[in-house]
Amino acid sequence: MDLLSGELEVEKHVQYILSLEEKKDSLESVAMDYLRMNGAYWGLTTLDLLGKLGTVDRDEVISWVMQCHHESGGFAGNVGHDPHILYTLSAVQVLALFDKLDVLDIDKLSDYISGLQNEDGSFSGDIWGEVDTRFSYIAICCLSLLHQLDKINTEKAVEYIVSCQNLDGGFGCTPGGESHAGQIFCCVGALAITGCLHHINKDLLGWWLCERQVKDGGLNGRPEKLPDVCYSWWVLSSLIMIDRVHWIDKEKLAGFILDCQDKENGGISDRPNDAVDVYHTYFGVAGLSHLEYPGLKAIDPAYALPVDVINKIFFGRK
Ligand code: GRG
Ligand code: ZN
Repeated sequence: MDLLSGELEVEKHVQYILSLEEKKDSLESVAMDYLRMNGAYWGLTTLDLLGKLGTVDRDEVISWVMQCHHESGGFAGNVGHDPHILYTLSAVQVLALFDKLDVLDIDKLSDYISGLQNEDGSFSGDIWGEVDTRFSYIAICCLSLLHQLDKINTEKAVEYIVSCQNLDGGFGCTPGGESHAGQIFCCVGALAITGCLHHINKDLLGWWLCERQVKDGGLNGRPEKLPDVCYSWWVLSSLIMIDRVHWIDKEKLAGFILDCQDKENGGISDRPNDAVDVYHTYFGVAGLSHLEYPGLKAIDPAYALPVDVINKIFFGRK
């Protein structure tokens, strides 16, 4: 590891995440109110990777998650809001972290998700119909965690994802959409979960992905853009899934992430000296976990949950 960048400030980051809950009536939190479920997933998964999930009140979180449940079977971003597939995955992931998937009405939830699949195999995010490969990933990830993949037409879902593949080896949000590391993560993740990675030209995509590393060690999301800590997750996870992670300089990337820490008040930002947020704190810590930074739990690159949580779900053991 790059010693010049210092160490991961574990305690400071734990305090930063816990303090977000106390600040929930602040202006910035109110602005984020509608996507609180995503924030809960980012914060709680980070705490788990740091080995500190025990610091939160499990029953209180589970009860709040269930208050966000909607009669349609999906989950909202907060109590009283509309359901969306984005928040539904976060809710399932939070329950998985606490080994509490048994509180779910699995049939209702899988009917909600399968009801969002379109004729061409794509998925809409909610009843309003926006289509995006993000939603294909979410549907597949969510149903797989619940052992319900047979509720959708996976063949057509895969066919749609493959139709979003570009000549540069990457993927976009719809057919013909520009390759972007975030969408690539979603498409590679969905293909990994469904056992369909053979549709990918791994050398071509691996080349595009490793070219995302810039001089200071950070990764960007597409050519000519600035590096950003969140791509340590989107790009690195994709490289791991296609077995090409050795094509980037891991030490330099770890140094970049560590340089984005607020060493005084905790939290990680998108790039050095910017303001921290829970999203980049998650992606920084998850990225360091992929880089095998000492003391962090391993995270699954496709399901975006700690490996011990995934082992429990699929093999019944921790
Ligand atoms: C469970 C980890 C997990 C994810 C759920 C929501 C989702 C599935 C995936 C989102 C994938 C995605 C599209 C990520 C990219 C987000 C991002 C940083 C977008 C910024 O794009 P631009 O164009 O920024 O604003 P650049 O970096 O290109 O300048
Ligand atoms: Zn970012």
